[in-house]
Amino acid sequence: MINSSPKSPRQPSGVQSAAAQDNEQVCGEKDTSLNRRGFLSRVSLATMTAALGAEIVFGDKMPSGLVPVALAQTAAPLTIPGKEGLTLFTDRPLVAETPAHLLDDEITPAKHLFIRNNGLPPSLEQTEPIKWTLEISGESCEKPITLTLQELKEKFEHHTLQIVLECAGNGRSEFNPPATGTQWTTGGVGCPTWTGVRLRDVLKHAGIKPDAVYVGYYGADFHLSGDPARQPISRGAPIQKALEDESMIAFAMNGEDIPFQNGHPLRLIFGGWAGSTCGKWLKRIVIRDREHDGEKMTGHSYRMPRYPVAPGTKVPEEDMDVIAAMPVKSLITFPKSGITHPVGEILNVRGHAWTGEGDIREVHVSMDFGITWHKTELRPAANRYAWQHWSTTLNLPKKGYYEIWARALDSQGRSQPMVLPGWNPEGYLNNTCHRIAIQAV
Ligand SMILES: Nc1nc2c(c(=O)[nH]1)N[C@H]1C(S)=C(S)[C@@H](COP(=O)(O)O)O[C@H]1N2
Ligand SMILES: [Mo]
Repeated sequence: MINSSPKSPRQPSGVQSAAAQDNEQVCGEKDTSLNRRGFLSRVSLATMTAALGAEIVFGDKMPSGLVPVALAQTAAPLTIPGKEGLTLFTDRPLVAETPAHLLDDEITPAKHLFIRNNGLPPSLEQTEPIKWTLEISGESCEKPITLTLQELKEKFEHHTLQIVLECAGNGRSEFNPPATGTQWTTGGVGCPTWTGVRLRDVLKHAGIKPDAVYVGYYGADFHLSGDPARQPISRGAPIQKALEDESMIAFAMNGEDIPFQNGHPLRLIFGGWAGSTCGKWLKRIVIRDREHDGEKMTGHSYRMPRYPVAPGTKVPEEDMDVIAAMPVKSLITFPKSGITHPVGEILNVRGHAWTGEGDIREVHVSMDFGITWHKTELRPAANRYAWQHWSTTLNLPKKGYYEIWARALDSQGRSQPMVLPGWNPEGYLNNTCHRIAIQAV
């Protein structure tokens, strides 16, 4: 059946989408088509081999039901000012992720940092640094203050740290039953350097009352409805997190102004916590005497069930807790998934690994569907909450299709699951192993 395919995809660059399309066109029967989750039902190794145009070398070790990543990939590039190569999900609000191979730099360049807007950004004019002010207030603030950007920069010590920014929904597209919301694959993450002042110094300047438990943020962006009374998002973090050395109000990224879509001229950065805590276009910080109750702090937003639930379960709101630190995770950023590689030539493989608390102890890679694992060389982090770089070399024993998988282990003994971690209603915190496709020729 597959052999009747008019164009068996052998050309390296077209492997992914061509293979996936062929599969849908050729396999008329329902039970062999790629469903939206990217899983194939009842497809033989021979069928997959034909679709890939290469033997799956460790095919006998491949878990049944697993679809080769080469068949599941799609690419939809887009132009956003200042950005390059991002994949667009929606333009209103603007949400775009970064393909894994474009995250290869040790420090993520501005052009490759993902964008996650919940509403509409302020106008360019509104974000002029000269006019920008930041208010610190709230019921647990002793003396509410308003600082100009200039005052903020002059009054407080500057710090530069490399810190991972990752959306809690990164990886959501793999959950089944699917969760609504952006169908992130692996690209809702990046790790640039941030320069700014410590949030702690600014909060102390305004005075923290003893009953303070949380800080919340308000940005200058607009709710999608256009209603000025509504916030697109207003989240934050517990006061203990806010007082950490690495929690900062950043005014620069990689030594330059923060890119407009990433929150220029001012944003919050919390190390190891969900990206949603890191308020962009930061106008106001409130010191609260209770858990902040702004937009997307309540209901099911950024919350996980307190106990494991079966996929599809309706979890009552009172059984959901706000997400705290992010899980351990890794990415393969080289080579690019889908490339061909000559047999007999050493294959360099590398990427990053990070965890919400502590550091990464080991990263292993497998090329035989997780049967054997090779320990990689791992470098220390530039500072706490920066990702760590790992690299290794592999020898692909013969021609054919391979998958390379990566798995990190952190200092708390936590590792990445090979299959999807706990299903949850909103599809957060998927830290399953990253997989890439390679064809040895
Ligand atoms: N003001 C404001 N801050 C925000 C958001 C937003 O929509 N508005 N999105 C949040 C979410 S959900 C994430 S994941 C990060 C994304 O940061 P980035 O767009 O710079 O990548 O910003 C957070 N801060
Ligand atoms: Mo997010």
